Amino acid sequence: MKNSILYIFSLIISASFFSCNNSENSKNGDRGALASSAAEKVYVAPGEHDDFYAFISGGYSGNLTVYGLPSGRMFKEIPVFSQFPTSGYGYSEETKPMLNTSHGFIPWDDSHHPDISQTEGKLDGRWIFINGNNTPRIAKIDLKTFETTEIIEVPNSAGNHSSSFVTENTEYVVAGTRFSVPVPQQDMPINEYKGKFKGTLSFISVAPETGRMNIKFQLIMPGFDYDLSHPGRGKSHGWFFFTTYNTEEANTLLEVNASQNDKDFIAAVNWKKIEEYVNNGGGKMMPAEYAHNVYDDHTHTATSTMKKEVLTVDPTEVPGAVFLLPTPKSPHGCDVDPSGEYIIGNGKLSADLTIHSFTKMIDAIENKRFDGDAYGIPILKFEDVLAGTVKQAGLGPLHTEFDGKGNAYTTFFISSELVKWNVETQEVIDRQPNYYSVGHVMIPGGNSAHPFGKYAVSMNKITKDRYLPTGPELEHSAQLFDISGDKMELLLDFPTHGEPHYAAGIPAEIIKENSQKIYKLAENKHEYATIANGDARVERDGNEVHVYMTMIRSHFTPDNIEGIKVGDKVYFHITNHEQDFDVPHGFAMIGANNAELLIMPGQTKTLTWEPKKVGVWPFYCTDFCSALHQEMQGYIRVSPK
Ligand code: CUK
Ligand code: CUA
Repeated sequence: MKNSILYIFSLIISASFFSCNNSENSKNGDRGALASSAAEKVYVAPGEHDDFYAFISGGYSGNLTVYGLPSGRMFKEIPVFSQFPTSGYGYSEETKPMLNTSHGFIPWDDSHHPDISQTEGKLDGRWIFINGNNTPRIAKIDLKTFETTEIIEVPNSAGNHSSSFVTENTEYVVAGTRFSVPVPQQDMPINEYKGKFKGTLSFISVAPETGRMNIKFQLIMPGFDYDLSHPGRGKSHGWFFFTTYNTEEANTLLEVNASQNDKDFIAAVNWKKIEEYVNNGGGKMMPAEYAHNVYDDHTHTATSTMKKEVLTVDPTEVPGAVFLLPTPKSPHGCDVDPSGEYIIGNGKLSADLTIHSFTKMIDAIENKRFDGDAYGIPILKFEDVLAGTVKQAGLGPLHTEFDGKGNAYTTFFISSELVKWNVETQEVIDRQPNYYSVGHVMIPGGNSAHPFGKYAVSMNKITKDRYLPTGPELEHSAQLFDISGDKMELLLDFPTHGEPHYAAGIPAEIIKENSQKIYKLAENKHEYATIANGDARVERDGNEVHVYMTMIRSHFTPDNIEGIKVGDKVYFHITNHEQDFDVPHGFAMIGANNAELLIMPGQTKTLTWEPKKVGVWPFYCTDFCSALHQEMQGYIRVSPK
């Protein structure tokens, strides 16, 4: 145990040595010439478009940001798990239900891993999924509208980290717990963790047409921490792989406890086998409360349903479904190469990378060469499944992506570098410093059978001197590399928002073709929509007042409202009658708690207002929509009770 502490210290010390070295190097050489060739490669002329979309996780912002590559320009922040003032997401009556959970309304989360839907191992650009880490949830964003359209809570999970990765036909989006917890939750001493706390791996089916999510089954696993996961593909399609740490099942993870075992595991799950088992009536229903929230594009309204039970599967009852592959040094990233043969465990306390072979794994399973089953699950022998090791590749490997040309790119947090190596020969080809302390790397399609190996984006944890100082907090820093040649070439630094963990990239044309420009007013099925202008009106029902309002350049109808009293609850149901691309209107009401709305053409949104003061109060449009934007305004008269 002492040794492991010393080991970590030595890693940290070498880390600072490495980074000093790196910054020195960058100051030498012909920077001017380098800069101008790099500038040309990232330059997107005014009016031109980028080649790729990059969807970058917002980390503790709870959202997802959209960038263009190679320019590094930010196009949009898509609100997912957090309220978002710019669009009113989570504030308007229509979108509040999206943030509903079994713990109540949760307006802020931590989002980690976006993954784009696939068909036959290719990115299809229909949806992007992302996990809410803190209050476990999986969200689906529709890439036609860039709106979050579904969020499903994951019960029996805590720290929903080994999520949200999709199988090669988007049969499932998978969510694994980071923390093991009592399942079902109950009051018990924390130090009785061992053997009693459980981890859950949830397979959430995605309906082929609608994309509707449903927890098909939940695998109840030993009490490890499940860190990351990746699907098998090609020959390993039908399997899913999860890295684990804390296989000691310790209830306190001070370093001495967590790193006792020299090896933890990659758990290999044959989900096809379990799917068959549950389709034949296997598994047990367990009471579990979790929210399922769906946003409808036609009603422009979200509804939240509370589910009551979940189907659980005990892996010991499905022989041949789950195996444990010993993997050194607390593996973090769990990455499968495009062919589906190699499963890479990035042992974060190690200098080496471990590569397992799917073929060898199957061979060992078929010949029943096991090393016991300490947790009731067969454990394979390390040497039996090992394809090879990338030796002394760097310090503190975290994540690996692939370029589709036989190369892998692994990030090293401690030595702060991106290392390119050949998947077959396991030889290091190139290494480039990262400024500073890289977490994930993303190659568009790099987590599919068909990567687009032109650019790699590393997402760095520490920014320091890379940008002008902005007080104690700096945005995180991403770095764009050209990976089309043998050597990686650093092209660009750009700031990212929140703390990006993973990202997903896709060629722009796949998304552009399907992008929806407007919501059709004629198809607006909102309960409180005002489709005909003449229907704009004010209706009272006790002390509730419903204002059916329309907006079009550049006025509101009605724009003078009287008869409101202190103590009333006023609902402004506002329909945007524009039918032109990119002409939203805003609505701001003085003194309203959720003070503003932003409404897209053809859409209806609702703001509530409970006036507390007598007077005549203005409202106005917040989005500069025409030369008469400043005239887009109105008054409400509030009389005493
Ligand atoms: S984690 Cu953040 S750097 Cu959530 Cu994928 Cu490894
Ligand atoms: Cu509508 Cu400004």
